[in-house]
Amino acid sequence: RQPSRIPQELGSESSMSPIRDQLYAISRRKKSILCVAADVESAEELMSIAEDVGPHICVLKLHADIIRDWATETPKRLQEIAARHDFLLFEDRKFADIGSTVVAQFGSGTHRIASWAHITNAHALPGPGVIDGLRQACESSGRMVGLLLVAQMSSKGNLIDGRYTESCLRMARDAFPFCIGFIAQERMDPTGKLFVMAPGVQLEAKGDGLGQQYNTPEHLLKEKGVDFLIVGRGIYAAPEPWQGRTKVQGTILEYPSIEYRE
Ligand code: 5IU
Repeated sequence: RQPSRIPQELGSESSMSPIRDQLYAISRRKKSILCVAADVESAEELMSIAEDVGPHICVLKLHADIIRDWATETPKRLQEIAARHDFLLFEDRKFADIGSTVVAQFGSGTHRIASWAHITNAHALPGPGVIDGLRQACESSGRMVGLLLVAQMSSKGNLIDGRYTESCLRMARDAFPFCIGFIAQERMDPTGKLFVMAPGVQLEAKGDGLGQQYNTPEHLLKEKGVDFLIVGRGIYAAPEPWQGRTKVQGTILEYPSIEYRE
C-alpha cells in the first residue's frame, strides 16, 4: 500500500519531471514522506544530521547561507551522503527577485545552488519572470533542479491570502514540469500533479515564540491532504529522552510511522 497521492506506476506525465519521479521513487523505497530541515550553522553539524537522519528521509532541506564555514567541497560532501542514503537536497533559498537577478543568485555567488541542489523554492511575488530566470539558470548549468513555489506560509500573521495562493497554483501549473510542487499548508492541486511539502510540523501543535505555528503530522496529512512533511527542530532539537545522535534517530522513528500513509 502506498500514500494516496504518490502514484504506484510512473505514467507518461511523471517522466516529464525526473526530479519528481526520483522523489516519489525514494518515498516508495523508504516508506517515508519526511523532509528534515537542518537550520544549523556549521558544515559539521549539517553533515552529522544528514548521516543520522539520512536512512529515514526523502529530502534534506538546508539553508546554505546559515552555514558559517560553507566551503567548495561542502556540496560534494552533501551529495555523497545524499547518494549513499538515497535522499534529495533541497536548498530553501526562497528566491524572490526579478528574473535576471535570480539567474545570478541561483547559478553564481558563494553557494552556486544550481550546481548541486535537487530542489529549490521561490516566492511567486515577482511574477513568472522569477521562474523563467531560475529555469534559464538550470538550462545554462546543464542540470535540472525541481522548483517549489511558496504558496502558503506557516508563520503567524503572514501576508499571503487566498487570492495569492490561487495565483501561485496557476503559475505553478503553467511552469510544470520545471515547477513540481508547493510549500504550503494544505493540498493545492486537486489533480495531484503538483505535490505539497508542509513545514511547521511537530508532534505537539504549538509555536516557537517567534511566529512559527506548528501542526501535527496527523492534521496536515489527514485533514489538509499534504504529501510531504518538513520537520526541523521537532527532530534535531528534540528534548529528552533523545540526546546527541540518538535523539535524532529516536525521534525520527516516530515520524515515518505516523506520516507514511498506507
Ligand atoms: N519554513 C517554515 N515555514 C514556512 C516556510 C518555510 O517553517 O512557511 I515557506 C522553514 C523554516 C525552517 C523550517 O527552515 O521550514 C521549519 O523548521 P522547524 O520545524 O524547526 O520550525
